[in-house]
Amino acid sequence: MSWLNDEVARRFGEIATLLKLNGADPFRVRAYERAAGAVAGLSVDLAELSESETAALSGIGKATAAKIAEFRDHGRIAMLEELKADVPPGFVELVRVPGLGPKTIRALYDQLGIDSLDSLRAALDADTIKGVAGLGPKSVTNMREALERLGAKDDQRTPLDQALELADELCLRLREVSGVTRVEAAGSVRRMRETIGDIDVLVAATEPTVVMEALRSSDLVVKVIAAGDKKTSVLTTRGLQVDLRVVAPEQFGAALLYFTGSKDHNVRVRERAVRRGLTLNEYGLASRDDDAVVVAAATEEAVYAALDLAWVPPTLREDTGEVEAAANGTLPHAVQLTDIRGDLHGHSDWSGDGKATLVQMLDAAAAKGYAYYAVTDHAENLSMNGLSRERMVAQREEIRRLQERYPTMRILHGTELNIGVDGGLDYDEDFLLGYDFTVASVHSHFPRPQAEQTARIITAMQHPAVNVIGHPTGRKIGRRPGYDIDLDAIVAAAVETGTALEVNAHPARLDLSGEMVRRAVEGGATLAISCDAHRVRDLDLMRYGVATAQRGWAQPGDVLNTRDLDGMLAFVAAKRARTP
Ligand code: DGT
Ligand code: CA
Ligand code: CA
Ligand code: ZN
Repeated sequence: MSWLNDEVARRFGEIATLLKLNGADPFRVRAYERAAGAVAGLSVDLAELSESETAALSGIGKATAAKIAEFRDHGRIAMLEELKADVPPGFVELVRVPGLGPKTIRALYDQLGIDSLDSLRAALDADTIKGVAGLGPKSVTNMREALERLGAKDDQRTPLDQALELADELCLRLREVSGVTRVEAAGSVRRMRETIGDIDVLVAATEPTVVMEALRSSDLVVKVIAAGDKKTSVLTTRGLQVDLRVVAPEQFGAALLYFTGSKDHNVRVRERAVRRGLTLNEYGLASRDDDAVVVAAATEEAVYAALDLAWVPPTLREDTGEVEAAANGTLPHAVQLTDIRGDLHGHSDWSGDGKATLVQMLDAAAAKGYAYYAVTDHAENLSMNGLSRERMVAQREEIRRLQERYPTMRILHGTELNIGVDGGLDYDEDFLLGYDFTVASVHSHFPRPQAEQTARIITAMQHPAVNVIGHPTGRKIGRRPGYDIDLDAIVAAAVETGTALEVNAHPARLDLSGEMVRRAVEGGATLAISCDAHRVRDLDLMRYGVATAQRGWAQPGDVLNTRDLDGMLAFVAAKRARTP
């Protein structure tokens, strides 16, 4: 990222912070926070954009664009200087601590003279903070955690779903251009990595210039970064860079293989080519002595086949043994979206955080052709959003009534239980066994020693009514690390107790991650790929969960919700039969 972008993003963050400390209109605060985020996510140098181009970026408006111009031309933003003059200088960094609001900052300053991160750290070390401004031991622990996490800043990558939506839209439009025979997103988007650096689009066409021009003139594009005859790079309204490459149709396969990557996968495949006296590049697999003698280039399958390799699904192309497996015929038959028969974790507006009614959620699930769907609203111990026993009983009745509207889809009445600090659960034994299906998740006490965190989850797994451990690490990509668990111990307990481990499909979670899925599958655990939907459109997130499972080499047999209704219910029944 450019120097100017860095400086502007930081200053916008400071403005937001200081406005907050002054009790300014939240709307104004939010505008600067958004602008800071937008600038931080840019892959182009602000110095190269005009003021109107800047204002066209999403997340940036006229006022913020004017401040960017002011900073570029004068090296300062007058508004920021005025705001700063009113508070101790260290306040700005204090507001960056997650969970530390302006009110607490004021109190810490007034009562302990804390005016910077350093003095906050010192006070935490000396343990003088407890009791100030109503801060209990828990808040103090959280504050320590947050300070640790501040150390690890996220990089400038875009979440997969945002990048993929844009890539899909671009591909759709480019397919309409005359002379275009094929369009695919390549790079990390095709491999479905968790986060995306830039979008790579590959087009097969006879007239490259027409395709390049179509992209450059698109309303999704704010700036052309580079325009050559083979490659055009643009910046889109959403701040993401797109690299477009146009190739001849007969070379499309070799180019797709090359630009899909990963780089390490390519290196591994190329080694194999070289050992056979061949060269492999984006134009094709050819004889080393005479590159006019092309062995394969039109399709990926042909290139792999000419090297005696099975076609490798893009989600597996990370050089973690897939080339060897493709040579030995031991690649997994990766689970596909079409294998999914139901969704086992979803919310409704019965709990406060759900945004759609039961009927809306069920209609949408049924429209996907699902054979079953578990309604798993939050259980009573979750403050704010948990459902009391009475409400749960009422919901169960409602679901029994609704069942006849969905003749092909079995509705399971479930809940998302809260795993207590010692592994205890909500409600009581009998009530829990009244559910058709349950997910149990950690929603509190994130900072615990590994042994305790692991033990508490294993204790929950031992309960006969617990069928899935939801988002097993609790991580939020780029925002917070997962809690500290001994994954291999949890996998072993999952196998032993007949409990599934969730692959939460939400792009902010993808939890378990691909690497963890791989260890879970190797350990013999059963997975449940679930959307954890809180609104209707969340049901479309399944593709991200499936991709994550693929990245962990999961096959349909490893995934509970690829089973038919009876097979899935048998998993539930087996656990109940096993535990007394
Ligand atoms: P990203 O954009 O950081 O999320 O990750 P990628 O994998 O999309 O990386 P990118 O956009 O730099 O390049 C796209 C693909 O092009 C990459 O996965 C493999 C291929 N590629 C790029 N540069 C090289 C290279 O120097 N050598 C090889 N073998 N392949 C390359
Ligand atoms: Ca890329
Ligand atoms: Ca690229
Ligand atoms: Zn949930």
